[in-house]
Amino acid sequence: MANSEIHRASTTAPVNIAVVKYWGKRDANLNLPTNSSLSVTLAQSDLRTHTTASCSSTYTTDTLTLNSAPQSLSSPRTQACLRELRSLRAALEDSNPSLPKLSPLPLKIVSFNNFPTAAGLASSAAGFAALVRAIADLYALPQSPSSLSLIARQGSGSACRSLLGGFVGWNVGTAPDGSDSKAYEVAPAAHWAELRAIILVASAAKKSVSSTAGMQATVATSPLFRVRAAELVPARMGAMEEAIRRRDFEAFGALTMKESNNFHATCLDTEPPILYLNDTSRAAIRAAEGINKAAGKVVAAYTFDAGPNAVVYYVEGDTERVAGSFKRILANVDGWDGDRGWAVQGQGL
Ligand code: 2P0
Repeated sequence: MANSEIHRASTTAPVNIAVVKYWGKRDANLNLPTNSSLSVTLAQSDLRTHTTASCSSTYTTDTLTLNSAPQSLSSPRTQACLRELRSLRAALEDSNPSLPKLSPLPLKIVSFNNFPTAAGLASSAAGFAALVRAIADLYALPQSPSSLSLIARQGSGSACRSLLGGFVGWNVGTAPDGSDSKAYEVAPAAHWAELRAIILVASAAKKSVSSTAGMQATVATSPLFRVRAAELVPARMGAMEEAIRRRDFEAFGALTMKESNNFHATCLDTEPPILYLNDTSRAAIRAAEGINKAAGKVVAAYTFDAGPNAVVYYVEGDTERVAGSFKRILANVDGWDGDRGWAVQGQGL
C-alpha cells in the first residue's frame, strides 16, 4: 500500500535592504553578480515571508501559492532551486537507506507575506529564501545557511542575503561555477540593536523596469557602471563592513546615501535611461539633507532600491528628529499620500 503520509516543515525569511547594492550579472544562468553587496535586516524586523513546504505521494504535482494565489513554478530559476534541493536530499537518502524517500515526491509550497503589499517592497528576496529554507528543513538537509544561500541565489540574487539575519555580505566570487558566490555574516543584528529604519512609501505601483532586465541593460550600456563595479563597490564593501563593526552611524549613513545615489546615477546612465526615483523620492532626499544639516552630522540615511520608496536608517536616540521630522516635512509635499505613505511607519525592517 502506498504511504500517504504528509511530511511538512514551516519557516520564515526576512526582507533585506541593501546598503551596498547588487546591480549587474556576469552570468545570467547561474545568477552570478558583477560585484559584492551588503544588506541589513534589523533585529525587530517583522517583514517576512512565511512558508510551509510539504511533500506526499498523495500530491500529483509540485505547486506553489503566495497569499493564497497559485503561482507558476516553471521558471528556470525556480526549477534550479527545486532541482538542487532534491538532489541534496537524494544524496542523503542514498547514504542512509533508512530515511524516507522524499526526494521523488511532489512538493506543495504555501507562502504568505506578512508585510503590506502597499509597502511596495521587493518580495523575491524573502520569498526565495523562505522557499529554500522550508524545503531544506523538510528534507533535514545539514547544509549551513551560507551553503543554502548558493541555491537561493539562483532563485533571485538578493535572496541569498535573506538566508542570514543582521548584517550580511554577498561575496561576488571568482569561481566560474559560482561555488564561492554566497552570503556570509558580517555581524548579527544584535551587534547594532539601536539601528532603526522607516519605509517611506512613495508609490505602491509595480516597478517600471524589472531588476533583471534593468541590470542587464546597465551592464551592456553604462560606462559609469564599469567604474562602479571595478573600483567603487570593492572599496565600499570594506568601508561599510568597518563602519558596521565600529557601529559608526555617520560613516555608515554617509556611505549608504552615496551608494544609493551612485546606483541610481548608474541607472540614469543606462540606455535607455532607467528612472526609479520620482518627485516624492527626491523630496525625501532633500528632507534627509535638511535634517542632517540641522543636526550638524549624519543622523538620517536614505537608500532606494529599484523603485521610488525610501528606506531611512537612523539610531533609536534620533527617532524624533528623524522619523518625526520626516513626517512633518513630507506632509507638505505635493502628491504625498499620508495614509499610504506611512503604512509601515515606525516598523523595523
Ligand atoms: C539589492 N536590488 O542589492 C539590489 C538593489 C535592487 C536594487 O537585488 O535578477 O530581484 O532576481 O537576481 O535580486 C534586485 O535584484 O534580481 C536587487 P535577480 P533581484 O538588493
